Amino acid sequence: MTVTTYCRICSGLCGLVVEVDGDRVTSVRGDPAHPLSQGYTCTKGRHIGALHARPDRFRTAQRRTADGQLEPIATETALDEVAERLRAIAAEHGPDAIAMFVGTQASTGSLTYPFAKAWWRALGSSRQFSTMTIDQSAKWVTEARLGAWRGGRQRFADADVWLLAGTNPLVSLQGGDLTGVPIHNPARSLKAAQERGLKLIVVDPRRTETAARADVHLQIRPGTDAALYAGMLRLLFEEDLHDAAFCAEHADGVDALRRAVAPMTVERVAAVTGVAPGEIRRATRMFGAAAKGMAASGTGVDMGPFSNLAEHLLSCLNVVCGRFPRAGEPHAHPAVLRAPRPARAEVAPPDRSWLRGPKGRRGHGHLHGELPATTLPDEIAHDGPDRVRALVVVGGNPATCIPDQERTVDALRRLELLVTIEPFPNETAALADYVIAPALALERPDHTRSYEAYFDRPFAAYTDPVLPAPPGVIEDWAVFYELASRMDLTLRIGRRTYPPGVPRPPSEAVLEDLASTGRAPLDEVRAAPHGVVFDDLEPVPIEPAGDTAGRFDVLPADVAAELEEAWAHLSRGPDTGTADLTLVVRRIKATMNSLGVRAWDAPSQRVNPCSMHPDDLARLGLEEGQVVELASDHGRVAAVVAADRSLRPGVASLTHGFGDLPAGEDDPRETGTNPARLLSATEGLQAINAMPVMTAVPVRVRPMTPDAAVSR
Ligand SMILES: Nc1nc2c(c(=O)[nH]1)N[C@H]1C(S)=C(S)[C@@H](COP(=O)(O)OP(=O)(O)OC[C@H]3O[C@@H](n4cnc5c(=O)[nH]c(N)nc54)[C@H](O)[C@@H]3O)O[C@H]1N2
Ligand SMILES: Nc1nc2c(c(=O)[nH]1)N[C@H]1C(S)=C(S)[C@@H](COP(=O)(O)OP(=O)(O)OC[C@H]3O[C@@H](n4cnc5c(=O)[nH]c(N)nc54)[C@H](O)[C@@H]3O)O[C@H]1N2
Ligand code: SF4
Ligand SMILES: [Mo]
Repeated sequence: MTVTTYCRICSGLCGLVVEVDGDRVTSVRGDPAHPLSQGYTCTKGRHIGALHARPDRFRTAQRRTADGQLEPIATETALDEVAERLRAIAAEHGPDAIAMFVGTQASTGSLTYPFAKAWWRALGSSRQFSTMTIDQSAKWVTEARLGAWRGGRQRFADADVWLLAGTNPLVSLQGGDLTGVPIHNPARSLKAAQERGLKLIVVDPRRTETAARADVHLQIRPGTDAALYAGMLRLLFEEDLHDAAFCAEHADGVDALRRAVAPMTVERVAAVTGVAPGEIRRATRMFGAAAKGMAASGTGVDMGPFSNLAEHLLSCLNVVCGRFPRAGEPHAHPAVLRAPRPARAEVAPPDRSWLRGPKGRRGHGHLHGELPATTLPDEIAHDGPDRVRALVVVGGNPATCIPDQERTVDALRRLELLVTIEPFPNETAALADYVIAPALALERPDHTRSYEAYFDRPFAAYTDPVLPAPPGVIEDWAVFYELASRMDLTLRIGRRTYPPGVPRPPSEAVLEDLASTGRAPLDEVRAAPHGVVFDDLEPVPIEPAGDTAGRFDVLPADVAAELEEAWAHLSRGPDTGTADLTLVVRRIKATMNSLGVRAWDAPSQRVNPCSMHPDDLARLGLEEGQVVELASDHGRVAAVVAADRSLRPGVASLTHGFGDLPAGEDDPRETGTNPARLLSATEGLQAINAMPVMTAVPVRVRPMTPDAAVSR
């Protein structure tokens, strides 16, 4: 049987044509009739059948027995027992004794996050964690200190210039409000935009797939982004390329910012960043002279040593150039199955939300209702009465992905109750008391409502389940529904309430509820196998400013102090100490964080090599394929080395999500390498969001004999 559906492994949601034989997918190809992806897929999507059929997949719930093994049990029984234990913990110690960790694959279904969050709110705990705080929470910090434009971002479709810093959307498909880049068939979209005149500037120490297409590629020394954007701001002011009228109307602190960046001349910034002065001028003038466009970043900026400052200064490029849509212009989000967002041409003032409300153990406040992921171990690993005793994980693998793996794993082992909703025996499941086995994407109905920020046209798609679900699995949203029901909690999502004791509605009905405030009829979407572009839907215009307009604060006191500190540090020049290389983050097409490793049986994709420039291999006397020890100030790991000319000399890169639990000896040729062991979760953290340094990490490299395993 041939069916059309769409992939849900990453935010691309590429259209797929799937051949199904019984409960198996026999082939997957891109759907050429899909209006956005137009036949594009990546290797992950083409292996989605293999993912569903993985022999080691949990096909029913699991419970840890007294001898430490997981045994299969009925999902209903697991839900009863988990609900009972959570209820008892909350009754005795209060709801704060229960924490939740939401990972990336919680976004693969439209219903998961709304129900997880609703359960969370009903429970009343203040301890929610997600991967955002080991990812790009610098954006939350920036919004809270600088302010945000209520009219959203500018649209790629009309733009003359786009600056992408530390992001590689051609591989990561990072789009939406994060980069604004249309990510469907991204190479094609980018080419079309450049053909109509868009100029692309990329800031990245690697000549990435995206950088290779840039009009200007600033191959920056890792960790020096803050200096670059400060220097660009200085030049924009000096050459009057900023939008003085917009600044006067909407921003405070502009003169102070101009004074603060005065020392950051192009020549000095060039010396710090390793980018030629002419290139900095060219990029700045290209950005400043354009009428429309945006500077946007990814993990490369937001994981670095001065990440909150770098993100703030990058965002200031947009503010001082007035790069926001004005009243009457169309909103960047098409709004099809969701209600149009209220959008005004005005500033939402900085709210410094982390200063209010309860604090975590290390003194951090909440950002978007969450505490920093690096502080989760602190909340668990102490003897006080207010400690976290139970943790519920959905769509995540905290035992692998949170920096300082040993510290995280030690804390997870101390929990009274660890429950993970997880299809595969990953590192977190290996520590869990209960694993609830979820239905995977092709076994669920779904629609595209939660992904509309990623569409550059008013698009919607609906899919029925393509495969029968194994009898023991349950959809993610339904886990939260069932837990709530058993714990006597009422779930509230928008205007809907789901009281306890009411039989669970079918997913199709809940999807319909969720789309009921949208602008397009769901029936029409359901009837269109490749999805529909609603070109007749009027664009949502940005409204004029109202009474509650605020002002951007481009240089609050804490940012000014960070700038001074960062410049004092960076302007001393590269300080690599005894390090041989600077290690940076990267993503590869074959995996989605820790998902995909071991999923498809290609040996080359089972390991994540540490790549470096061939000149560095020669300088360090290394050969491709050799096993080395990488040592940071925090930890050491073994890795296989590979040559990669796209890297700036002096820089090594290593993707994450590989490796195993720390167990004494690992062989990087078998399990790959977990860079989380090189990262500290307590030293060098950013203020406010406790974001660790995950890129631009100095490492020493020592060859090991080819057969040696890591000694720890
Ligand atoms: N195939 C695939 N796609 C994914 C994922 C995946 O694992 N695999 N993960 C998803 C997730 S969770 C996320 S958060 C997004 C992330 O999406 P992106 O942020 O686009 O991730 P990357 O592709 O790793 O791009 C980061 C870039 O930053 C550069 N970089 C490193 N250090 C520095 C620095 O100091 N300064 C600058 N300017 N650049 C630096 C790296 O060389 C790299 O090219 O991707 C998502 N998409
Ligand atoms: N060193 C280093 N560390 C990093 C990063 C880095 O660049 N370098 N990146 C960081 C970033 S940006 C992120 S977002 C985090 C990622 O951290 P996590 O989100 O914790 O890690 P993932 O591997 O994405 O975990 C997703 C889990 O969901 C499971 N899963 C798959 N499908 C489903 C489903 O349908 N339902 C459910 N319930 N589960 C499913 C997968 O098997 C997998 O175990 O890692 C961070 N850690
Ligand atoms: S880019 Fe790959 S993983 Fe992402 S949606 Fe498309 S096929 Fe799936
Ligand atoms: Mo992420």
